[in-house]
Amino acid sequence: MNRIFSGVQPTGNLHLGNYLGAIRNWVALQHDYDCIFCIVDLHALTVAQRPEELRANTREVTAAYIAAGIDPDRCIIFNQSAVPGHSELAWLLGCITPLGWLNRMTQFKEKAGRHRENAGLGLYSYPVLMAADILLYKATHVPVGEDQKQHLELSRDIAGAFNRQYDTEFFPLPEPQILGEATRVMSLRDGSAKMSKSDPSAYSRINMTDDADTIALKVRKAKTDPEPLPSEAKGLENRPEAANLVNIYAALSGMSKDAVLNEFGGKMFSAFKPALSDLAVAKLGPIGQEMTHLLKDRGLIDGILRKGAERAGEIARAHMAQMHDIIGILRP
Ligand code: AQP
Repeated sequence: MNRIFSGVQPTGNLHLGNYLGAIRNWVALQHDYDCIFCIVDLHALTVAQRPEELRANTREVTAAYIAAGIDPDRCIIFNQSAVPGHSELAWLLGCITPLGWLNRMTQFKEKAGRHRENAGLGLYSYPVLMAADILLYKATHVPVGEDQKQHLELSRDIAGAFNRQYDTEFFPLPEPQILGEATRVMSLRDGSAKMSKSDPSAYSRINMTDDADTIALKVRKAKTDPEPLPSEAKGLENRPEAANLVNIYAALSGMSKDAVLNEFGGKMFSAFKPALSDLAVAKLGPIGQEMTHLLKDRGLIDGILRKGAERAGEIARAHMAQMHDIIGILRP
């Protein structure tokens, strides 16, 4: 069976973008693929984390997966650091990754900003760790949002470099799966910036655990323009904030953008926003409530992660042993 690997960083503030661009799509995939869903805590450490928050956020992402409908008996759910093979393979792959490939990564440039010299090595080599995550399990498909596409292409290049260097076909070249309407949910405050956990403005995102009043407030405060909504998707060009809200409505309702505009075209945002917030509350509310409920039972969450780590570790150890043989690492 084809294998899926994907993950979310436990960096807090899980939001609508993480849900629509990633987690929601995984739920459907679990019936057709052998699925491994990771909480990528080593990746989170590329930015300073408070220990208590990291632990809490790791449990929160786990609860989000389950509350969204991922079945922990069917899929492997675990936190990355619990399987040492991720770090080991990241080193091995780092040894065959040219700096030139990493220098092209736009996410590093965006995140390091003007303080490039002070950025950590981990932030720079983040895509190599991501390649290790995927290749450790020989995953064939990786569902990601548009923003991660470049990293996934690098994973394919690294897999190819390994196969060529050792004259083997050990690694399959993982395929990206960009799924759903909302592959890039934008900030509610700026239609040209991605909705992100690290945006300092809480009003830029709808969190998965926001209650109905908070969702309604954030939608009400969302930036818009003074024009009525157009009657077809073409009319959203050069209107990034309007396009984003219509996109979110389409993704949450399962309608096409044209169908949404067929219903709301010609109406002002004062009419569209309440419909959008009702829809967001209806879709996210039950998931947020289930997350809160699950998070009260720490033993349950930790037990799921422990069992997941055992299952993932078994696959990882077998693949690492095969790689040691291929590379020539002696295990006397
Ligand atoms: N705005 C988004 N729209 C669609 N998909 C998104 N994803 C993230 N933001 C959006 C998808 O969520 C998955 C997990 O992302 P992540 O948390 O591991 O890393 P990220 O992409 O860096 O997420 P953030 O929210 O932007 O976090 P910060 O602010 O910490 O960098 C991925 O599949 C991603 O595509």
